[in-house]
Amino acid sequence: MIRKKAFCLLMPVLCCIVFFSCNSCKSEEPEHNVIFLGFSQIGAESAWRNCNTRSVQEAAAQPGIQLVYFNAAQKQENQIKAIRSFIASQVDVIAFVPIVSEGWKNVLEEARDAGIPVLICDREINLDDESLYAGYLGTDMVQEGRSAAEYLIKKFFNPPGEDSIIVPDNPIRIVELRGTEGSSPAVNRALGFREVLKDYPEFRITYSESGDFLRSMGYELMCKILDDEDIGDMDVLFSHNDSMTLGALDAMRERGIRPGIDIVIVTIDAEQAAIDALRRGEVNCVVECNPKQGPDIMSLAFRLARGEPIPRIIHIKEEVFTEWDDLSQLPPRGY
Ligand code: GYE
Repeated sequence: MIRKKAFCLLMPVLCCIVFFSCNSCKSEEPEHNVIFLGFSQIGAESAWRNCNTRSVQEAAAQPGIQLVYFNAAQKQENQIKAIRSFIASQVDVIAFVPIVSEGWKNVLEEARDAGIPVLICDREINLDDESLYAGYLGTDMVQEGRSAAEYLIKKFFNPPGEDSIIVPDNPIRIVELRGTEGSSPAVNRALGFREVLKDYPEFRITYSESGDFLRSMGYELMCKILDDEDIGDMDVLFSHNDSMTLGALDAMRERGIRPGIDIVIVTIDAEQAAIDALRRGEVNCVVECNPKQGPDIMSLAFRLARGEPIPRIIHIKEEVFTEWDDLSQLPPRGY
C-alpha cells in the first residue's frame, strides 16, 4: 500500500529542522508506484560510516524509491526529530541507525500509531516491546568481539608454525578502546570479547575507556595511556573501530613504539587504511564489519511497503583478516 504524499509540501518545513539531502523534491507529482523511505543516519564519525551512508544513497538511486535522508550530527534528539518529521510527512517506511540502544520507545509508538513500518539498521536497540519495529539488519557485533578474542588466543597460545601450546609466564595485559557509550557495537563487541577470554585467565583487561569511535579520541586516549606508568605498559590494544586504532597508532609511533611488534593491535571495521597497516605489519588482526548495507535496506523497504513480513534479524556476512593471511588478492575495500 503506497500512500498519497503530502511530502513535497512539507519540504520547506523539514529543511528548517535539520540538514537533509533528498532526491525527491521534484516539481511534478510523485509517481504512485514510488515508495518514500525516511532514513536517519547517525553522522559522519568514521570512514566506515561515510561508506555506510554512500551505500544507502547509491542503492536508493533506483526507480521506485525516494530517499529522504537526515544526518543527525551524533545526536539522538536529532534522530528523534527526523523520525517525527518522517511520520508527519507519511513516508511509507522508516529506517534508522540508532546511535544508542535506549530511548526509542515513545517515537516508535508514534510510528506504530501512524501505521509506518520501521527497519532498524546497523545498530541494535533495547525495547521490551519488540513489535515496535519490523526487523533489524546489520552485523553480528557479539561475534566481532569473539573473533578479536579468538585471534588473541591463537596469537599467544598457538601461533602458526609452533608445534606446542605456549603458556605465557606473565599476564597478557590488554587495553581496550570502546566505541560510543551505550551503543550496541560498543556493548556487544565488549561482550563477545569477554565471553571468549573468560576461560583464559592469562589475559587481563587492564584498562578500558570509550573513544567514541573517533580517530581524534583514539589519539588522545592513547597519549594519556602511554604517558601513564601504570597502564601504559601493555601487550595488546583491542580497539572497537579502525578510526580510533589509526589515532592510537599515531600516538604509539610518536613515542617510538612499534605497533604490531611491541604491542599487538586488534581492530574492527576493515577500512582500507587498517588493511594497509596490516600489510605493513603495524596491525595484527582486522575483524571486518561490513558497511555496505544499502541494497539490503532497499529490498527490505520494498517488502515492508508492500505489507510483507521480513525476518526479525538479518546479519551480514563478514571476514577476519590476520597477519598470517595472504592478502595479495584482497580487492580494494572502498572505505
Ligand atoms: O564500527 C564504527 C562506526 O555502528 C558498526 O560505527 C558501526 C560502528 C563502526 O562509526 O566505525
